[in-house]
Amino acid sequence: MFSSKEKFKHTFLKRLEMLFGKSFSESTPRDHYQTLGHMIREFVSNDWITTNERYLATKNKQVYYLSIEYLLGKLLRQNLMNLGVEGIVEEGLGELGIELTGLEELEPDAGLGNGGLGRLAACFLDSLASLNLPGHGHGIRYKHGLFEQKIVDGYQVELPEQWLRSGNVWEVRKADLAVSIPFWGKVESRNENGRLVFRHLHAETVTAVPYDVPVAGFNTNTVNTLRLWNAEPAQFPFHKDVLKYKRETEAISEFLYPDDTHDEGKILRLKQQYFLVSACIQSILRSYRKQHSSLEQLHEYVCIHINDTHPVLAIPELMRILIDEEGLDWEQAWHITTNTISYTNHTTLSEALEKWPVHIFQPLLPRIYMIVEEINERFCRQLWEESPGDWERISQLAVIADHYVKMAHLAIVGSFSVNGVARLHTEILKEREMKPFFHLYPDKFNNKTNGIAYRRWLLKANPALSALITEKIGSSWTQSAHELTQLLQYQNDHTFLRQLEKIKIDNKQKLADIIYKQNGVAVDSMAIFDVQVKRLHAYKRQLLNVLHIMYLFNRIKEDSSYEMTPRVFVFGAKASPGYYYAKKIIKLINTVADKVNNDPQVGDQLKVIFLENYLVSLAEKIFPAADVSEQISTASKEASGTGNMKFMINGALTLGTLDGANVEIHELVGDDNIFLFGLTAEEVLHYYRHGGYESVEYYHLDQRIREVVDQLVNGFFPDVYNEFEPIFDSLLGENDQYFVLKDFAAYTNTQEKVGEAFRDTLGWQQKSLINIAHAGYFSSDRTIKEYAKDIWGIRPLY
Ligand code: B1N
Repeated sequence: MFSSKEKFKHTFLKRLEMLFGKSFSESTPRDHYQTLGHMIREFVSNDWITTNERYLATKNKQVYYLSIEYLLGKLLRQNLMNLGVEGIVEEGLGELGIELTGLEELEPDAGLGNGGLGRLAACFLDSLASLNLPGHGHGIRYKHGLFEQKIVDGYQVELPEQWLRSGNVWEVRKADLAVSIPFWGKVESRNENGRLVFRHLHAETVTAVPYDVPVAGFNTNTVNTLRLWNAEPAQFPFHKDVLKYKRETEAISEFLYPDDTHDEGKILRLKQQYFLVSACIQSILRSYRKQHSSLEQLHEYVCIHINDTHPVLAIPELMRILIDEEGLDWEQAWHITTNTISYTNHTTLSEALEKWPVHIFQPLLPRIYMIVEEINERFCRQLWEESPGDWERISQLAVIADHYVKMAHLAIVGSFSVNGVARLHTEILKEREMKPFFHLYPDKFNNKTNGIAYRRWLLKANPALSALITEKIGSSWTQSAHELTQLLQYQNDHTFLRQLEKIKIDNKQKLADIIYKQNGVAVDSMAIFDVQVKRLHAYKRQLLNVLHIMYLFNRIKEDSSYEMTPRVFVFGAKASPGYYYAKKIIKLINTVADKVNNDPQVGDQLKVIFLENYLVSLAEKIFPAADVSEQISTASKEASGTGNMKFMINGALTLGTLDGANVEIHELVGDDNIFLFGLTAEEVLHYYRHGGYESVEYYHLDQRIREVVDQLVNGFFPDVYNEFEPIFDSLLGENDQYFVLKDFAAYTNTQEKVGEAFRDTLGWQQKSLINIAHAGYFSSDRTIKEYAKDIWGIRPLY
């Protein structure tokens, strides 16, 4: 049906009639979107079935990626592109008077994630399929994804997200593959022929129904599966209060928890975690049993990867099945489990390290808790045998301590691989945060620097730049990102650099149009577009960016001879609804924006834009339009960052600290093509350990700092007199935990250099080109190849 334009049009019209029972002239754009979606799904179904049959037949090792989040964004254009039918569809629709871009607008973002961690999972799925690797995702089919953000009077307001309102064309419900998940109840143990046997009684069971989404690789026949689980009441709930039971059951897959590295510890979250893990392990074992008579070799054919600790209950759940259902003994089960599970750590922030109070955990998951206790006891015994009497070490490393289950400890003890997400992050894990574990298990620890699905973030998001690249170096870069280094041969080609510049300005104009439409502010596409888009968190230091803007404003107002390179500061950020401080920062950005944008003296020199509801589809419009990529976290705090890579591949220059993957960006592009400033991770960690930083000193010593910090509370923003006191206090009263004032001068100086460098337009484009050329390293294809080879032991299957 996609082999020619004519065939496509014919099938499209027929299918439209069949699906909606109306003629083309009566049909709506939504009907067109649905029709096209159905056609694509039908088109992939052949390859989908073949891929699954191949996996079944070959008995090769497979990986299952377990993640509580998948930030997929829109799938229509991505699917058309990967299947190689984008051109035919776009032209065919065009002849029917339908614009493909119009249909894309109708597709809601699948926003089943908070930020980098969820987007990484989505990028990994794309790479697995594109590399013909047998790898599938398992997640939760949240009815409401990440909340929709509205800005009202400068404040963030959250609305429930509604991506399923008109159904989801990409999914297939597989009711026949539903499984039961038990919660609550009691565990009974009996002695049967000299062996303890456990039974979970009086449990409240929930049905998990899978919805499968095909994941088609780029330019290949491999179609993998993302299986999203929906929570539903069991068919015959023998229950007193059926309505209450129904409500509580459905609540499990109702909402995505809106926290990102800022944990909440609610019982529903633990329920979600076990729900996902239990459903997915049951489903993995069901298909495994089709090929194998026992589970004893499971680890040779299956790898289960847990994306952070959220799915860590996979460890005790697998133990439970091996022991209680398969009848294996503890040692055998432990051998299989610890050779099947691998784990990625995504953060060292203490507030994000999950721990669950025993009084919540034990009653909800009684059998799982028993197994965790046993894991803990055996582990503590091992520690004792290694250094008898060292109670401090035991209580530091234990899986259960002070009435909490520590999920990261469980993950490390129960897996065969522990990886960080950028080189610096892995070093910090090994040498500081997880040091005692690293000494216990040196071979488990390894690094896998994050990557991005560059076909989405460059090929799809920036078609003009992609076309120019292909014109110069051919199209093989779309399969192997490393080829982008060929662009280096044009770094002194002025015509090429001018072409790059023109594309950037066009992209900036498109973003300027969006800004005008959404915020009513006109911005000049010749100004520097300086962008910070990411979740709002104190450690990411959006505050440093705003304070610098306030300083620029003051400077313009105080010194009429001051001339700066015109700059548009763009922000996009959601704050976790319960994160009071982060919400204050949003209000501050919007308050500063109001003041700056309406000041006639400032004019076009300075504009500040807060784009509401930052999400994947908006991100795709922002990255191609950025000149400067703000990556200014307090060094040591950002595990990797992946936005930094998306900016880089679209030619933005990084302005950043030596944190996360910025360190590796710096190594690739060299000193001249990045703007670095501020404390290093080593210095920050030294201050945390030994003290020696007094933020008040910086306040007193630097007049620029004093002025902007005072302005937070001295009536400079007249309508919001007390609003920013908590920010003022965080900087002075609480000694500025994130070193905003300490790094202020360095940031300001570096920003000045950015302004100067931008005036040399060719010089700037050359730097931009060097960034694009080296960004191939950050393809998630590279990352996934490393996982496949070093951790999972899987290979491509055609
Ligand atoms: O994971 C990304 C990294 O690039 C970022 O640096 C890192 O901050 C991010 C609890 C998290 N770490 N931890 C989370 C998300 C949700 C949640 O409920 C923690 N996200 C990250 C990809 O490696």
